[in-house]
Amino acid sequence: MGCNIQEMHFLNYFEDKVFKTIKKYRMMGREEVICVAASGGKDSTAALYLTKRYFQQYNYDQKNLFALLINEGITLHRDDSLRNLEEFCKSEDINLKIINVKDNFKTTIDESAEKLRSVGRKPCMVCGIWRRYLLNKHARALGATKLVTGHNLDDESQSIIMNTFKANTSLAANLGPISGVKEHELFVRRIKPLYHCTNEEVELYTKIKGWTLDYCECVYAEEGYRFQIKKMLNTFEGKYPGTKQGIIKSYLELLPLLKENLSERIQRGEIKICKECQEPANGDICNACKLAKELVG
Ligand code: Q46
Ligand code: ZN
Repeated sequence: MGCNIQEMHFLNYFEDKVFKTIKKYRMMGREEVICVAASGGKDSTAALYLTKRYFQQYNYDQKNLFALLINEGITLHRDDSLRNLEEFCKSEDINLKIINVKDNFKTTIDESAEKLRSVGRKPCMVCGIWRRYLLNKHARALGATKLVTGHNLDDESQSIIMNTFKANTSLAANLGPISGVKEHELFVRRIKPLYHCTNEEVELYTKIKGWTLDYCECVYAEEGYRFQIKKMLNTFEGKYPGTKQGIIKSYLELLPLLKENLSERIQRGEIKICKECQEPANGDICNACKLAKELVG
């Protein structure tokens, strides 16, 4: 990787910002086992790479770091990114574990897309629920104490607005640089080292690094609710620069109150165990199992 002095400055600025974020929110400690949710895309690859660099810088045991990919069964999107990720993990000497949606829910996103559309559901909604579910379940089974995700400032500002528009206040408490309120035996807390990095910054970082990555959007992305929010926020940001930063800033000011509320709900025992899969649920059956039943019976 040969880069000029400006690029060198940018790489240092970016890495410094990510390391400061990890430290500021005490995202990871020496004895922890860290799982990185990887997809072969730019954000999760940057998060994976910088988590490894952080381990090296502070002499953490590299054996306590691994990557986990959930293969949703989206042929056009996943095949190249999977190959890229395998290569990347090999060159960085990082253990990679792959979990297939099909093995867990007897179908894939590709296979169920038509059926979903016919009942007015979007592939992204199901994909998001299944992916979150499998990441938590398998990261925990593999002994992880934290789960790194590649969410950047743009993703987070979209999620905040999505939850606000849909009045999902209980979900809102789980956003932020570190999810949840404290250790919980069923949940692996998610951490976001790229929390303060914009989408453009992550893209520039990965391009300077020269990694082979899939920069294309998933074929279903444009159907999702997030896509509309993303377009709207990009338009706003173009007209009123600082909009996304403003969303993050006001959300972070509210976050302690949201966490307090979440912690009361946990104490009241509102988190139950799914009767089908024994994973955490809001009711008797978790959303992941409900969707699988609907789609494959
Ligand atoms: S993979 Fe899944 Fe995304 Fe594709 S179907 Fe939607 S949620 S867009 S990040
Ligand atoms: Zn379940």
